[in-house]
Amino acid sequence: MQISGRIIEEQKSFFIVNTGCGNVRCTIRGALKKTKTKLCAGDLVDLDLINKTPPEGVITTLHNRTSLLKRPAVANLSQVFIITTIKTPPLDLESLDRFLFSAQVYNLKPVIVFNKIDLLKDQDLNCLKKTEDIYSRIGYQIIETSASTGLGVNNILQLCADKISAFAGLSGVGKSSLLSLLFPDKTFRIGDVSGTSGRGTHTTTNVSLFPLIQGGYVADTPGLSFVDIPYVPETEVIHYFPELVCRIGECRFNDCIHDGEPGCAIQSLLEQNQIAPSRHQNYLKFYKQMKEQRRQYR
Ligand SMILES: Nc1nc2c(ncn2[C@@H]2O[C@H](COP(=O)(O)OP(=O)(O)OP(=O)(O)O)[C@@H](O)[C@H]2O)c(=O)[nH]1
Ligand SMILES: [Mg+2]
Ligand SMILES: [Zn+2]
Repeated sequence: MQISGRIIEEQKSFFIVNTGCGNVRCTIRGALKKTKTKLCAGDLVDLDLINKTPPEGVITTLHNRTSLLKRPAVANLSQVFIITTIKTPPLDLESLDRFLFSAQVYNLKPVIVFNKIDLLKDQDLNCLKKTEDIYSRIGYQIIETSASTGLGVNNILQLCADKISAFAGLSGVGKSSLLSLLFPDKTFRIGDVSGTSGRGTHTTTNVSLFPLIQGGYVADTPGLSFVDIPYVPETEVIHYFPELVCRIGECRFNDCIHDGEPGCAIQSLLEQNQIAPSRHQNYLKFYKQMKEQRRQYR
């Protein structure tokens, strides 16, 4: 019997495929193996069901992918929740902008999540409001959550329906804590530093996808690291800063890089507080980083 399903896990020599008839342990048909395309979690496949109990099958066809993230390997991911905090750990706007940049380069829809709202008082709440203003004005979607009180968890669940989503964020922001609220019957290591640099630990582990009852999947990665922001030519960096890219063409010089040149439209918006200084600084930082990378390696 031919059925289709979603690869949710890669094991040593098998793939676990989530189908309308439950999870099926599959091998790959020889002809498909020869195509050199490595299957991974998130792939939509057709399979021949060769045994009912236990369910076993052979994957025959791979459907076209809408996206492919390589490290860790996940296909068809479309949304990433960027988990961040105002306190413990303290707000880190550069990291937030790095995550936003990476998500957009990979064509994933970013959702900014401010977690640990329960810890915030007076001044911190002002900081939260200011930060939310910066990012909501640009057009990013924002959710406030607390893994301690459950605030906002339903909002995350709603946004997850019928998509493959993943959580990203620095260590300690509460990714595992939030995942454990979405999937109460699974166990996650909480408060357990999964790698200080965010490197190394992620590269060897395979991603699993957890199916949601209302449809859709959430990828269990130890936190999409995005440690290195993906390379783009420096002139394209601005395309991933929506509030800056819409000003292209308004500067005096066509090749303005918006680093203090005379007649720079972005400079004047900065002076009128229309653009957040941190965003402009991070734009310049990424611009310079990409330029350096191009000179060194390309
Ligand atoms: N007060 C409060 N504490 C939280 C909240 N979310 C997580 N924590 C705590 O923050 C610490 C880190 O949480 P984790 O869920 O392990 O963080 P993580 O993002 O998975 O961290 P890594 O796995 O190292 O990347 C734990 O001690 C949690 O109990 C929250 O909303 N409020
Ligand atoms: Mg964790
Ligand atoms: Zn300019």
